[in-house]
Amino acid sequence: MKIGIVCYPTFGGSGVVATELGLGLADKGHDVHFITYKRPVRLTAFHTNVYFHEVTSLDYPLFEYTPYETSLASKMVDVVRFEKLDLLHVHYAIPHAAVAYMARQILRSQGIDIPFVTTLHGTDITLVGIDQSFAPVVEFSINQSDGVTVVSENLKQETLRSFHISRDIRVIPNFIDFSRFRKTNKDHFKRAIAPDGEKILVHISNFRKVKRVDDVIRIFEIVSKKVKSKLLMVGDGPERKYMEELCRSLHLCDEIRFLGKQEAVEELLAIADLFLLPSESESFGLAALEAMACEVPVISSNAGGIPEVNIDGVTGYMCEVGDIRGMADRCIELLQDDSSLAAFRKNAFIQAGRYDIKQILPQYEDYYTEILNNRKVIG
Ligand code: GMT
Repeated sequence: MKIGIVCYPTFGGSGVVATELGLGLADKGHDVHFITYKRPVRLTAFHTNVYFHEVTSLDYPLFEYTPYETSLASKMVDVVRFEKLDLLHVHYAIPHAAVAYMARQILRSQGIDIPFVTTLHGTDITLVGIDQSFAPVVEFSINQSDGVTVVSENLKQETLRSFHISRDIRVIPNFIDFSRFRKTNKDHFKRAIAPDGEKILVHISNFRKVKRVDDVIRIFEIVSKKVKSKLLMVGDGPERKYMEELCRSLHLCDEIRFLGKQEAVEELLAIADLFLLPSESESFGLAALEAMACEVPVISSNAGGIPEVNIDGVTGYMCEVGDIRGMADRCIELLQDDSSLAAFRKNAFIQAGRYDIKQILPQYEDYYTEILNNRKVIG
């Protein structure tokens, strides 16, 4: 198949999933064309059947806001025509689903019929999508998609609850590539971070409010009073500067390190004892899955789709959103009991196995085939 993938090229979860999916499909022999404004962060090496088409926007003094959607639609039309794509797969509804709809209509007017699949990732529904400034367009473009997938059962229910959806939605969960995410020996690195054998807690996110990063710091404040430990804060975003200020005011700067955006997160997870994810809302929690694949138990909130990934009392613990004390107590409990920690590590790895890319990727391939076949019947 010749597949066009549209996504955000940044460190956000949807861009990571889109890129890993594209690379996985290319490994299976499909031609994959990424169409976006910047090379996706995880698209680093050269692959023979992977292509990158950069969307450039025309700068003109009249435009207070550059009309990126118009440039993206034009690029999609151009790539579909020239590369003879079979299908477009857009990740994150805003604005990609609406732009795909426009591209499809333009192509139809030129006698080319190409279906598009929209994958909803989370905040495009739960946080941003439901805002009145986006909602009518989001609802329309979901209903107009030839196929719609969501990354968790919870997100499916949220979508059905928030919008009038007149079509099927398929749940295809996020996945993990075990050839990259697995526990490796990084003892030298662990000694550098925790020279006195401290336990290591890790949080990885885009430091947006929805992640409740301040809860991470407050949980650690309680934990560090009971267990000699260090906290690694990985990622960057609007909340980071406030979090650094919070650490200073709590006199925790020697115990907490802000590492910024990191490419090789698996190397950091290799030295971690626990992963913290106290999010307000989380459609899936890919970062937690990556941790679990590296045998790191997860202490999280029970928001959104997290319970589909983290099993309470088995692969980690879950508490209500905002229950800082509860999450801190669960951390202390596990960190003080080596045999439980070892069992949870093993369980986390086994649970991550349910999301092996080798099992999830064929679900996308089958779905594409289904969409293309339906189209032939209708046509
Ligand atoms: O806010 C983020 O975490 C980024 C966001 C995105 O769309 O880029 O992530 C969402 O998609 C990820 C991949 O499907 C999911 O694992 C995250 O749970 C989801 N984030 C939220 O729902 C807040």
